[in-house]
Parts: sequence; structure tokens; C-alpha cells
Amino acid sequence: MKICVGLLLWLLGRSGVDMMEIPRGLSIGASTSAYQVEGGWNASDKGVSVWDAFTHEESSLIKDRENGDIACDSYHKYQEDVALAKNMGLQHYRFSVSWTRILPNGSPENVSRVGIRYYKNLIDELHTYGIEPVVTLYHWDHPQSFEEVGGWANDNMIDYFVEYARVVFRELGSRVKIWSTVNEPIIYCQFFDFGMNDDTRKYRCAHNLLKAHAKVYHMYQREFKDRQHGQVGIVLLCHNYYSLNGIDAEAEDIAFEFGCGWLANPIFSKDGDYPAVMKQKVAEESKYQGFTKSKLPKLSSSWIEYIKGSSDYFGLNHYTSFMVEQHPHLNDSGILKSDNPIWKKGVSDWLNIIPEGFGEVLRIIKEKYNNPPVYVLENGLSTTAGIEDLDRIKFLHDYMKQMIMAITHDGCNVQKYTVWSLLDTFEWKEAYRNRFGLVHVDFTNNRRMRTPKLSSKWLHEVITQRQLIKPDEFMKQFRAASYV
Ligand code: PNW
Repeated sequence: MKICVGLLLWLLGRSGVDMMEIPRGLSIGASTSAYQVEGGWNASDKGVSVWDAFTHEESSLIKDRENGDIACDSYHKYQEDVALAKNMGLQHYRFSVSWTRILPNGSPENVSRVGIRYYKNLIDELHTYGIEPVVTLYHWDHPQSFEEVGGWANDNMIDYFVEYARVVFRELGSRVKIWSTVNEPIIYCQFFDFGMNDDTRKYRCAHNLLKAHAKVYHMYQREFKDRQHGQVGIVLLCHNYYSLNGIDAEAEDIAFEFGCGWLANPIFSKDGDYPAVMKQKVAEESKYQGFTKSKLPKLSSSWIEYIKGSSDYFGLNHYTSFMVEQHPHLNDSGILKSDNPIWKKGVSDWLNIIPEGFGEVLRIIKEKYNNPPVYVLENGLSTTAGIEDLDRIKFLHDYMKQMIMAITHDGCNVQKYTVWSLLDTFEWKEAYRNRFGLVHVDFTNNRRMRTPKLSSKWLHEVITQRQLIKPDEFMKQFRAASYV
């Protein structure tokens, strides 16, 4: 059946129906993260991570009181995952390493051989099928023992992270050419930092994550780059913003700088440091609130220089856009975010479906940061459970179209595009309700059976034909082929 669809679409392509070509050199893949798919939370000598502890101790804060104890059981079923990726024709697969699977108690003196073996096996399996591993060191699941001494608000975390990264580079670095240090530091500090939910802590958390990233980047250059020849980068979440009255470009820019720019400016801008508008606004607001100094910590000039340029590519996660307007003293940015009531949404309440916003973000990154190589490492739609995910096909098509236009018309340097996610996963506090997968997972059954959704068939055709196939055409041909 697959062959029939391919053949028909190929004929269609020949017959002059206008389809957009996938730019040569753009690698297409899919993503997951350790806690969201692995399960095996206490397999062998694995240590307890913050997410293990949080879901077990605060289960009332998670939908359906669920947890990632088993998740997709990828710890045991990684070969099946790689087979799914291969059958989809994926060119790369992004996953993350679980800190406590490698260093059960956080100490680099105590490396888990079983943990290392798991990732070696996964990476070998990917290489067997020519799928490039793109590996994140930290996707929010650090050792619980570190949380008990303050987590990312504690400066010591910087060196703990460097020690962990060194072990991972040493053990896995000969087989991995693309590393990411931290996934979406700001989202972690804003929504998932388990400490007290105050602004000062949020800024300190991001400050330490930024420094930790830069230290790992430089450590790799010093100790591994000559032998391993890999790239190291960071992954930032960048939304797009539209001003509510249509003319307040300043509001759009402030919103961008307080989100994406917060860590992009120190790393990717010519002058480095936190964005000027952010330094100014947080200082003013801190004073207004009675603080004696700004809640935003200062970066010294030596840190500014050290952090500047510390990423070989811009790892971009993009999903959505918001409306914005200025409201002084509402919060430090003075920005109120809202949705346009006419916008369609995914099942995640923050996910407004605005494909054009993706193109905007890519152009903003090109302009602000001198057109760095961009690896899109997450983009996708949440739906309810099910296999016939036409909404997802349409979402991916429309977003990819805007990205391709940004590449071909505007010269944006996008080199990788990665769908979130390969599988339905443990979607943090939404647990198993919000499904982002190209592949459906049955979480009600211990076998965690995987079933490719329609979108994975569509993506397979896109990748093999290097054409952005229109959803309607795909469905027409798919239905026709199903009767053959
Ligand atoms: C990302 N928002 O998080 C994470 O990297 C993934 O682990 C997660 O599963 C995925 O997106 C889908 O949620 C986000 O509020 C968290 O806009 C919040 C937002 C966006 C992405």
C-alpha cells in the first residue's frame, strides 16, 4: 500500500501539480526527551530525578495523577522506536540523555555502566539505519539530590552539569556529532523550577543555566573537539508576537526579548549580555517593587565575552504566536499576552496555530543574530488520542511551508527541521492527554503498543519525494490507494 501511495504521488509530482520542494540539505527528523518516553525510572542503578520525585510526591498536580514511570517504555523498546523512525525515512532523531541514568547519585565518580550501555545501544541502532543522533544533555530531569540543595538557583549546579557533560562526551562522544546542552532553559525556570515561584529565583535559575551552557560549550572545545569534531549548541523556545492594536512594534519586540532574547542575546548577538530592554525594564520594575538592586543578575564583562558565540547553531523550538499589548507594572516586561479569539488551537491551551508566525520568527533570528545556522528541534501539534490525524498533517504542512519560504525567499539559514514528537509522550503536567506524536502509543496497555498515525505516512512521502505534499492531495491518493 505504501508503494502505491508513493507511486501515485510521484506521478502527481510529474504531472505538474505545484508542490514545494524540500530544500536540498534540509534534514528532516523527529524528537523526544528522556523522561517523556523512557520509563524504566528505577531500572538497574538509575537514580531519582526531580521528575520522578515530583510526580510521585505531588501527583495531584499532574493530570490523572499520572507519571513517567513507564511512559512509552522506550528504555526497553528503543529498537522499535528506531524501526519506526527508519520506516518514516527520518534523517535524524533527537533524544535526551537522562542525567540520573548516567550518574545515579550525581557524582562523576559513580558512572552507571548500564546507563551508558543503553545510550550506546540506542545510538548504534540509529547509525545502523543511517539516522543521525541529535543528543540533548539536559531536558529538565536533573538528580533530585541536587534539587534538595536548591536546584538551579544554586550556583554549584553549574559545575555539577559540567561534570555530567564531561562523562557523556567521554563515553558517547565518538558516535555523536550534534549535541545540545539545555532544552528551553527559560521554560524550565518559569514553569517547572520546583523551588519557590518568585521572580528573583527565576532570573537566577536562567542565569545559572546560561553559565552552565557556556561552560560545557568551552569544555567541549578544550577537551573533545579535536578528537570528536562535534557541534555543541543550545535549544531556545521562540514564540512570535503580534501587537493587539497592529502598530505597537515596541510591544512585539519587548515580548520577544523577554522570551527568546533573554538567552539568545547573550549567546548570539554581536554585543552579548542580556537584552538592553530587559536590563532596563527589570531594573526599573525592581526599584518600583522596593528591591535595592535589579532582580536580573548582572553578567560581568568577562562572562559576557565567555558566553558570546558559545553555540555552533541556533537550536530553535517553535510552536505558536500570541497577541501582546503594553501594561506598565503588570509584570517586569509590562507585556500582557493574549489570544486572538479567531485563532485555532491545539489541545494544549497555549498552542495557537499560526503558521506565518514561524516565518516571522525565522526572519527575526536572521536579522537579530546575523543569520546563524538554525536547527529547528521542535515543532508540532497536540491533538487528542487517535490515528487519523489530519489536523497534524495540515499543521506540519502549513508550518513547513512558511519555513521553506523563509529559506528560499528570505535566505534564512535553516538546516534541520524536527517534529515534536516521534511518539505520543508523557506531556509533563498534561500527562497522557495531549498527544504530539507521529505515532500513537496505547498507554492503557503494558505493552505500550505503537501505531503510526496518518501523519507519519505523510511525512514519509515528504521525506522520500523531497516534496511538501499538500494534505488534500495526500488524502485523495491515500484513499484511492487504500482501495487498490
Ligand atoms: C516543549 N509554551 O515545551 C518541550 O521541550 C517538550 O518537552 C514538550 O513536550 C513540548 O514542548 C510540547 O509541550 C513547551 O507554553 C512548554 O508555549 C511550554 C510551551 C511551549 C513548549
